[in-house]
Amino acid sequence: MITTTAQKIADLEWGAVLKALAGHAECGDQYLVQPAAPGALVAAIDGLGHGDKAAAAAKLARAILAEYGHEPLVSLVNRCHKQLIGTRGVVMSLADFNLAERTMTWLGIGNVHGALFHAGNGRNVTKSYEALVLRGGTLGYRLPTLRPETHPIAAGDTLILVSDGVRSGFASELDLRLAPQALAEFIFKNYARGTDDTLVLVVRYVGGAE
Ligand SMILES: [Mn+2]
Repeated sequence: MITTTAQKIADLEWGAVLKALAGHAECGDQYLVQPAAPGALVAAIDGLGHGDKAAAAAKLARAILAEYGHEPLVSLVNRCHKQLIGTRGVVMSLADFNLAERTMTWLGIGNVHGALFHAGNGRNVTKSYEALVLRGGTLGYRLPTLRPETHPIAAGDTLILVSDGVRSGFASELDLRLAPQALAEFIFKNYARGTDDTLVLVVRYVGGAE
C-alpha cells in the first residue's frame, strides 16, 4: 500500500509518499510533521531492516517525537535512543523549523538523506541546496556526536528527506516549482529502489515573503 499525504501547517506546506516493501503490511519507514511553536518538527525515520520489527521501532521513535516534540533536537535524539534500546533500532533525520527566526535546524543519524533547496530571489528558482551532514550511528545502539546545524530559510525554500529506499541523483532533476506533494511523487516514481521500505518527505516554507 502506498500512502500519500499533502497538508499545510503554519507557514509550511508538505507532502509525503510512504510505501512498505512489497509483501509487508507494516512499513519500517515512518515520518512526522507536527506543529512545535514557533514552527514545526519534521522527522524521517527508518527502522533497521524491514517488516514488523522495523515498523515497531520506527513507530516507537515517532511516538516519542510526537510526545516531546517541543524539546531541542539533541534532547529528542537522546530520549529516543534510550527508549529504543532492545529494539531493532532506527536511523533518522530531524528538522526543527523556527518560523519566528526563519531558521531550520537539522540533525541526521544514519543514512536518511536530507537536502534544503533555496528558492532564490523572486521567481528565479535555483538548484542550489545544502546537504544534511549525516553521522554514522543507530538510535538504540550507538549515537555519534550530535551537532545540529542551523540554516536561515526564505519563502519558497524546500526541505527533502528520503530514506535509503530512494536512490540518489534526484536533486538536479527536480522542478522546484511543483507543489511538495507533486515533488514527493516525482521522486518516488523515478527514484524508489523497490527493494526496501520507501519514504519521501517534502516540506516547503511558504510564508514570510520579504
Ligand atoms: Mn531502509
